[in-house]
Amino acid sequence: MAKEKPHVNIVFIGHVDHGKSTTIGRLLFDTANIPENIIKKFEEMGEKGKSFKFAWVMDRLKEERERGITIDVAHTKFETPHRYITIIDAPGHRDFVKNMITGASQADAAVLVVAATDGVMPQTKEHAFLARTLGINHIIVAINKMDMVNYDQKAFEKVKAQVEKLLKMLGYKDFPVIPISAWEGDNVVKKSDKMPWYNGPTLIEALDQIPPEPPKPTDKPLRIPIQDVYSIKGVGTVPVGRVETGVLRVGDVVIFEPASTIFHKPIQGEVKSIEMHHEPLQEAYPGDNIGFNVRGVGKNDIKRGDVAGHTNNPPTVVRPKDTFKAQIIVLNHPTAITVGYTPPVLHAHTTQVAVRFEQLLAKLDPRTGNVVEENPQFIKTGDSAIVILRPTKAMVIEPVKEIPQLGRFAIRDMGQTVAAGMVISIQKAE
Ligand SMILES: Nc1nc2c(ncn2[C@@H]2O[C@H](COP(=O)(O)OP(=O)(O)OP(=O)(O)O)[C@@H](O)[C@H]2O)c(=O)[nH]1
Ligand SMILES: [Mg+2]
Repeated sequence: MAKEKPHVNIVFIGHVDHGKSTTIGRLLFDTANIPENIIKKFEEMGEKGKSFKFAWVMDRLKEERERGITIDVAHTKFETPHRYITIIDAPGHRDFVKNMITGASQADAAVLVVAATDGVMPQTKEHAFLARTLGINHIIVAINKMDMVNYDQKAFEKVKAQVEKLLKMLGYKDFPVIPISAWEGDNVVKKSDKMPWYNGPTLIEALDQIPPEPPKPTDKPLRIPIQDVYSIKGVGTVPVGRVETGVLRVGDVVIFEPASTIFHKPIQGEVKSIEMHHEPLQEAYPGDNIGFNVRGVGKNDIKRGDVAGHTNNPPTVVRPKDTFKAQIIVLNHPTAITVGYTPPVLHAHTTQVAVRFEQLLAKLDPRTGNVVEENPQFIKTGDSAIVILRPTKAMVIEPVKEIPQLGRFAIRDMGQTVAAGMVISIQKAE
């Protein structure tokens, strides 16, 4: 496998039906990563199959195919001349934003797909906001379905302006905006001859130019948030996740938290094997999506949301008797947040835990960070604040200064993202 090429994880995000899965299917098809007979087979599977022949490359669940939407994240690998890429397809439907968060938490870069027919829609905004919150610094915009607007430059410019406004507000700079038709294959892999007015990169060229990641946080403590746990014949229990920080080597002793706290005994053992995309590795680095087997750790000992770390520097656990201080921005709340607001669900790395607002310490000016009010009675949409939160269950979270990858979170309630934030410090009860 091309270990010499930089490895990047790219999540495809955007509003439901704007063509994320179709774009990925088209990318794989036009690079001969998907044989023609598979697409043909989908076409012959009735009306849905015809319309979703490219999307079904990624949408493999029965319910996804029946409903014509993506529900859970799916991964695929892919190579460009200069990059080794893991593509993560996220669902756009508002009911599955929590799965989108899991996908985005594993990504270094995002492709924001916006249909030219629709423009910026609610989950275009929500996904872009979450991508920013989860620390995705590089973004590529694909304005899709250009075939449905007759490849018209004016239609493209209109949507481009909407997206630019949104992304600039979130602090993104210098992102390509590419007019594509995933369905017809324009500007995905092949340069389109229907849009002579466009002379920027194709989508695959833009993917190939994603800046190599900043120096890898290999000097930080090891943290691997677990995404899934499998039981594999002949191997045993295989937790799967992305190495966020540190280095994992075969032979290391690792511990899982908060599993160890919850079971009141160390859930730990020696790493027997590591693999990535079905190939064995001796060591894994930040950005690697791996499966690994740990001696003595069973399938029921651990689950999604646990974090693996070395026993000499284990993941930080916050229990219901502890609290943490955080800075948040309220994105969307119908009324106002007051002390006692509970139980909105906090999403961080791969975990989800209900939290209670214990104290509102200060309201800040979102532009300068200066305190504008001490101990406010309430905070509302648009406000930035310093708050104290208490989890209802033990969870792993880290101060953003120490491990940024595990210090950012989103808070969701009533089917929408209420706030996003970062952990300043943790207060242990004893
Ligand atoms: N005409 C046209 N149709 C497209 C294009 N891209 C996608 N579609 C159609 O739009 C519908 C939705 O496509 P998907 O790829 O499933 O959209 P998605 O963004 O993955 O949707 P979710 O994952 O459910 O959020 C399908 O019927 C596609 O065939 C395009 O470029 N042109
Ligand atoms: Mg999809």
